[in-house]
Amino acid sequence: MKKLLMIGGGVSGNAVAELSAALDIECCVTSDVQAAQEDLDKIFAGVDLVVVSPGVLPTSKLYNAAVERNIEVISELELGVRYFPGPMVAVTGTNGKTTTVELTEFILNKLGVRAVAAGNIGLPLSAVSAKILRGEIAHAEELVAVLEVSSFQLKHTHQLPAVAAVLLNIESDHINRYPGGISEYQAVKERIFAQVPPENRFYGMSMSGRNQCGKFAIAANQLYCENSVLLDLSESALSAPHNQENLLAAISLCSCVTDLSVQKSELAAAVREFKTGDHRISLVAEKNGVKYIDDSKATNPAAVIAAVKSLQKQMQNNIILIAGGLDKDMDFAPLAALSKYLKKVIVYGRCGNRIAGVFAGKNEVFDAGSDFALAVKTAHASAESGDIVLLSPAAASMDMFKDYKERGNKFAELVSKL
Ligand code: UMA
Repeated sequence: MKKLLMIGGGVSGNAVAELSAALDIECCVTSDVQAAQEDLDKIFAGVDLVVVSPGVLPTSKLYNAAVERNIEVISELELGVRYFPGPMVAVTGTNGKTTTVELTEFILNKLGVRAVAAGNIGLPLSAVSAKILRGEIAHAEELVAVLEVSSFQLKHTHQLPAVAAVLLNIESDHINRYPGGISEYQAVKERIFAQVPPENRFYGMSMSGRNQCGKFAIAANQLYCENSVLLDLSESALSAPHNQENLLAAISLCSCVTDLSVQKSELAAAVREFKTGDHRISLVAEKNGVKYIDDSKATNPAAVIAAVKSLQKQMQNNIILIAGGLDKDMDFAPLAALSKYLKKVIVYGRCGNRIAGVFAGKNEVFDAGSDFALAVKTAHASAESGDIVLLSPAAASMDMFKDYKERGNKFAELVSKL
């Protein structure tokens, strides 16, 4: 390879520049905004590999110019994979990826197997590979990469020889990126298995119905090993059904790297100790008997359904739902199934009116427009002791916030001022 062109100057672009420097390869980082049409021949002169950031659209001028010129195009992830010497396990799916990746990394490290979480989680694998090339990671061939892989990354990934992989679930999300709809989205996700040995390809509980992996099984809120209870999951942060799915997935991946059954008490201790990340059904305050819960990570309808079901234990309609944000052409109709649990629905942001349409005639609905503070204030005014105010948006945040973290932090700040 002589010269590499990197499309996109975000987190992925910086990591590719870092890896190129470690490899001593010429790298030009640019974006569709920076590159003028008339400069294309100059930009592509001498380029023999193009790397795309996950967010690069199929309509991207630079991407299409690379295809026209017959230059090899790969993802940032694939570049990282090419220079990563250790074993890899990979996780994809619409929901639960980050928790599964964090849990897998946590369990492996607790069991004495060095592991690093990378990929869509925020640390590009190319940045890890760059560190290895610079000699900053000892015995890198023993380091396990636990990869969170998005559909955007998979689209341009042709080589991902992971030891094991899991596809957790497929729900309506990112449909604006796939002209072929959800079946095209699923086909892209299935690419994760292309180079994985068939016996190490796993589907999530909700897709496969399986609740067992080797000697381990999950049933009735208990984790079993060889038919004896290893852990009551209500003692852990993973008791909600969607988190049990994530736990079985993590156990499946870990089992392909190390023999968990010889360290089962250490496994139970790790699961008990594990904490899920912020903005995932996280209690931010309790005021006058009202619980305020931040689930800003819920960026599609399926995630909202999982949240409401995990909170709704007594079949009461005591949840005030705040939802809305940036649309990804998702199907919001499944949210209607939550109607009986909701006391009120407060919508805001660009797709607020589409979500409002699902609940119209079934629940009291208030549209706060683009005023997020008004949404929180209205929820507060409608709540009484015993109620739950739940921010679980069902949509992306970027119409009004930098990301889901900023949205969740803003919610917590507004709640603290109530
Ligand atoms: N750009 C173009 N042409 C385009 C689109 C973008 O040139 O058509 C350029 C922009 O001008 C900018 C750059 O691309 O310079 C931005 O690239 P990016 O959007 O891929 O962002 P990164 O900062 O590289 O972050 C990406 C992931 N972002 C997306 O997939 C949108 C991050 O996931 C990921 O953590 C990071 O790589 C490291 O792997 C974020 C995400 O929202 C968290 N992911 C989606 C999700 O989880 O639902 C898939």
